[in-house]
Amino acid sequence: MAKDVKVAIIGVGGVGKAFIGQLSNYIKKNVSTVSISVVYIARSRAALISKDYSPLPLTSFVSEELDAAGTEPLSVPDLIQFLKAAGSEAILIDNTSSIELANTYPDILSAGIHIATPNKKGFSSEEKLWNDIFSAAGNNGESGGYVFHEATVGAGLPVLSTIRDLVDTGDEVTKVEGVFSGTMSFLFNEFAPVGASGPPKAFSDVVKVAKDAGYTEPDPRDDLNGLDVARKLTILARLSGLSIASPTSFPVQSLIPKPLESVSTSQEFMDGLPNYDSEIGLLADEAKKEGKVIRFVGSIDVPSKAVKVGLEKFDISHPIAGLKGSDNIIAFYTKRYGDRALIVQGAGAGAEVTAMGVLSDVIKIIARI
Ligand code: NHO
Repeated sequence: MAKDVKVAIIGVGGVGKAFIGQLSNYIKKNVSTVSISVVYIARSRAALISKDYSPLPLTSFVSEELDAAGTEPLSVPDLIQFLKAAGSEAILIDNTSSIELANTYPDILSAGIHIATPNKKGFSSEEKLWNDIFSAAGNNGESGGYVFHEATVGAGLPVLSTIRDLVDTGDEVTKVEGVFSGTMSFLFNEFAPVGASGPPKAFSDVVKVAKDAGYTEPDPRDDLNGLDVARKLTILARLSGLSIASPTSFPVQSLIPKPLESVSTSQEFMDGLPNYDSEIGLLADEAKKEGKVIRFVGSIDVPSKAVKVGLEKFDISHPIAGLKGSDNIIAFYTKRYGDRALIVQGAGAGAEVTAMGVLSDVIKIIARI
């Protein structure tokens, strides 16, 4: 008999819409014995609910359908009850960046509902939440739902599955190093490219180009403060076996000039940024004289428990220096791999590749239930 899986999707922004498209294609071509029905789709103030658990249509007009539905989303306890009452396995997809929703993961998992998510908040906030999530989860053979969050680091790149496989097969991770932000990758690949000739670019101009092209958050300070990278490092460090209290418990270099931290609008920030071009320009010049380039990187040194995020100089022959576009690169140094790192590299940002990471988690969950 076909296995029956009910799916609830919360969050229908860039990633949510791409996920719905990919899931729809997966369901259409699915030749396995699994019957997947999406029975709930919600964003902040609207929801589509299939009260009789018949599959909701997965169209590209989901935003319009949510507008027309006029139905309020269920509270998390009501959603748990709704999914449990279906009497079959259920997966919740959290495509939001909500900490409030992430705080409820332990309850969702304890109810036996599985979770797949690109939302970093649950795994990179206070350590207690991480511990509560994995105590409630069934990933290690206990009774709770499975939780997978591959897309929280490197979008669809196999970063978390790689580190888990290394650790589970008895290897010891000694160091993880790389470029973890698509935005920061783009900024520095443009600002300080290998083999640059001609007059140097102003950092503020590069930030403006990236902002206008939609590569940064609406307020670029949300990229430049380093916190997105710090959250990703927190997740990787915890998976490497380190105890990390929070993403602000280790050194994180912010590229926001101090006086611009508190200006109220993103426009004021952009207007003020050219005044600080010389500081970062000097760093790039200094690196160039040494035959190097500057890149915004994160690193975890496991034996010394040192985690840090910030600008570093790299020799132009180093793989980190030669990145292109908004690619991520993550190098794992382990006992087994010795001095030659295991390297994962490729597009690490964008709705389609992030949604791919989420769908691959859904497929992993389905294979386990
Ligand atoms: P949006 O477009 O803001 O959509 C969020 C949706 O969630 C909206 O529909 C909103 O109504 C809904 N929502 C928010 N709070 C809610 C609540 N409490 N209840 C119900 N609905 C709620 O965000 P995105 O871009 O679609 O992102 C979704 C999630 O994916 C976020 O957690 C984000 O951090 C994560 N994510 C996105 C990306 C990406 O490229 N867009 C990446 C990773 C994870 O790999 C990517 C990345 O790291 C990009 C990074 N900036 C970089 O490397 O430079």
